[in-house]
Amino acid sequence: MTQDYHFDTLAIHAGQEPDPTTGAIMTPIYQTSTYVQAAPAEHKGYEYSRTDNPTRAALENCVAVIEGGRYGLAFSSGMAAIDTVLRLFNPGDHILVGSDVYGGTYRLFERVYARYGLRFSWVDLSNVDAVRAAITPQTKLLWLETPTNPLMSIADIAALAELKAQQVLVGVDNTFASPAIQQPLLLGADIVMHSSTKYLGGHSDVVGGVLALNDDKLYADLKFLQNAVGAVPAPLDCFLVLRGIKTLHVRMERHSANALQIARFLDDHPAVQKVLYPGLESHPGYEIAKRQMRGFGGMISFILDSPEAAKRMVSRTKIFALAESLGGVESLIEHPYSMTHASTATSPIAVPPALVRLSVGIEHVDDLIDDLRQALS
Ligand code: P1T
Repeated sequence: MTQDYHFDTLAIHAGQEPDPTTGAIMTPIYQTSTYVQAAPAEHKGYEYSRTDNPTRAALENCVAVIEGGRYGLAFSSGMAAIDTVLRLFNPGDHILVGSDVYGGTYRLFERVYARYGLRFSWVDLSNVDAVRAAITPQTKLLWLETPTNPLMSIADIAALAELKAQQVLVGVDNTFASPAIQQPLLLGADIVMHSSTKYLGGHSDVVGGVLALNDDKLYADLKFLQNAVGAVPAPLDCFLVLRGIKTLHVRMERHSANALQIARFLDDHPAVQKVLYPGLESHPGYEIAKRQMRGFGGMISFILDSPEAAKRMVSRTKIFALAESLGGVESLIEHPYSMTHASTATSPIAVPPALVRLSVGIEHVDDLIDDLRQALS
């Protein structure tokens, strides 16, 4: 299916044809490890499921198209996808990273890859000149999230993508936005990554990761690493993500609409010191977000008066479940400092201890606001 169709049509059909054997409209779960060959090295495009699997191929093609790219690659988790990107580099290479990222990303970079000789600098992405100044001859990659997890900062993808002129690859973790509202490849990024555990899957029932990209050589290198390293997803997990993507655009509309109303409610609430949501005009990234996103997504963070107030609140909600992760149809609440970002607690990129993070689901917004009101009372 070509990119000429609208996103909503592509989300449902891209990469998927009726099953050639039966006509099944849903891509089958090809639960097989291997494929019978007519003669040695004479096969129908599939030889072993670490290398390729038809259910995974459908997901990979779908992800490529909905991100506006040419190639997709699927992995067994978001971290496995990021890990595979980092294996492109060699000891001594330097990587610039936005100074606000998922705690697991920080942990992978500083506690795993630093041991193998990669060097990381943490930069404030809102200052493009400062990012440019931080580039050295060894810098190979700029890695960023926008909106960031959990501080909801916005980076100007098109402005940062100009760093490609200095031979730096630009990789965007698009997990918080999803391609329904932001497509970094179309803004000039080289690699887009998702934890498909989140909005792509959309139902809190699968762990996965994906990459989307355009460049032939980069794809060949990453495809080699995907097979050589082997952190590939199971066929059932690919099926679940494919199914989730079919409703992504509809879900994101409701996530975004609910979140905007909730952000405004929190902004007016006397117990809330500060709301971090790019859809509020007071957010420093509002204008950039309006330009590069279609809607502002379902994630909100806010700061209460004290860490105790934050911990108390997250234990008092009734609809918002206290849990890590995000992007499912059900609303979640968490305390990043002690949960998702505990691995950054003593680092320079630690998050505020009085911060609360919401993953706003697609329940009725009045019920969600009532729940937050009673938890804050
Ligand atoms: O959990 P996994 O599928 O491996 O994805 C890791 C990951 C990568 N990037 C971002 C922006 C993420 O938010 C995550 C996972 N995040 C959580 C589990 C969380 O609650 O923030």
